[in-house]
Amino acid sequence: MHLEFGPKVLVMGILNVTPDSFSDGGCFLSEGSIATQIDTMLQAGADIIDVGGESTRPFAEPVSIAEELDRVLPAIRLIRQRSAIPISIDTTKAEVARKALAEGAGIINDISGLRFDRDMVSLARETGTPVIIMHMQGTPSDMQVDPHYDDVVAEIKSFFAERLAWAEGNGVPRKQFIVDPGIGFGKTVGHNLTILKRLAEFSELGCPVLIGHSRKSFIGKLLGLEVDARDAATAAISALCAQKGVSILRVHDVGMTVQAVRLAEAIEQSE
Ligand code: 7PJ
Repeated sequence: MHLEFGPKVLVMGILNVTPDSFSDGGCFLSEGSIATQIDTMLQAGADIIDVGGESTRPFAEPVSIAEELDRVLPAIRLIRQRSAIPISIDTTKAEVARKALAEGAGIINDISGLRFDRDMVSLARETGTPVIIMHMQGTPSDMQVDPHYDDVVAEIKSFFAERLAWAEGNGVPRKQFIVDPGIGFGKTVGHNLTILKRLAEFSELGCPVLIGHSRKSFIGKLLGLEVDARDAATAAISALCAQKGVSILRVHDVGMTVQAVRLAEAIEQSE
């Protein structure tokens, strides 16, 4: 899988095939409803579809490899029956990623930044697959207990610098990585806002930047909105991200973010 990062922001549509995800968990569990969601995202202009079978919401229950595979592989096959769109596999488990790649996924999205499963770095090396490494303070079970940073942006950047050097030492070059500051993963509302304000600083790492802000709770806390009413606010943040040089936006409502980023790009390219 080779991803082109040009002047256009890539929009990654979220396909959660979990019974307990915070916003759309349980909505897409029958084959028909998964297929409908895929078609909606394709028609709306998605560039990538991100398939995830393990909820990473705060305090979520862990899922076995077998259960996760039972969730994600049929979804990947349904995408492949319809389209050659790049597919990312949202997992921290190398075994799940390996089987997903065999079914046609072409990007690994590891919210642990290659920390939870030591086999992930070997898989990345053997396959040359692009890898999204996300920052998280703590683990999904404790990350929102009492997040603390002296300088949230500096600390996330030094986390990436360490991860990229470690990966290089394990035979995976920097150019294979996409970095993601991990909105909502061990962050307060204030931390999330600081990350979004100072997004341009992450580009200094020399890797494409991904942001996953869609429907997250900081939007709900700031605006007093329930999870199913956060798509307009999500699209507004998408436009800001596009202006600040983000390469990939991971969102639930693909259509609204496509509109937002195409406008941001048109403004940027005007005289
Ligand atoms: C993210 C993710 C994110 C990346 C989730 C949700 C929670 N992967 N997986 N970045 N969030 N790379 O769907 O909002 O922010 S799961």
